[in-house]
Amino acid sequence: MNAQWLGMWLCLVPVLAWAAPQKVEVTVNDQIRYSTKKIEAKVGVPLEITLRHTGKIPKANMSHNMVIVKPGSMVAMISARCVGAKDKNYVADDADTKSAIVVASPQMGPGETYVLRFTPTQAGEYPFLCTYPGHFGEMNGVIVVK
Ligand SMILES: [Cu+2]
Repeated sequence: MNAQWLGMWLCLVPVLAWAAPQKVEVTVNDQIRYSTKKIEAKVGVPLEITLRHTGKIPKANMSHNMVIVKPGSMVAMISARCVGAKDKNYVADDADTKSAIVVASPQMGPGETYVLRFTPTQAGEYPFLCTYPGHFGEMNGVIVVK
């Protein structure tokens, strides 16, 4: 391979490795549910989820978040641990929970927006949930990565 070819390849590599992010918006409000329960994504394509709280109930009385966990995680157990972590914004930080969480938003009140970003590295179903006490039963869903 001569220098000219090598130079061409070095220019191409970053272009091939870069993929435009897939943008998804999920809203939450005073109903205890996400606007969607299923998000489809692709391995290697950055996923950008904008979580928007459009409700009115003050944050002191109720809030929402989104915690995305790895495929195969024990979601009910993670929910239970997080519900007990009031002083940590309802996101437990024990070793098991930390290793299961891919990305988590803070607890959000009315008018707040947060962008969660991650690039799935493996195919599978990534569960997501709200860890505010009592919300997991309704506020859960899955990111299907192919
Ligand atoms: Cu919630």
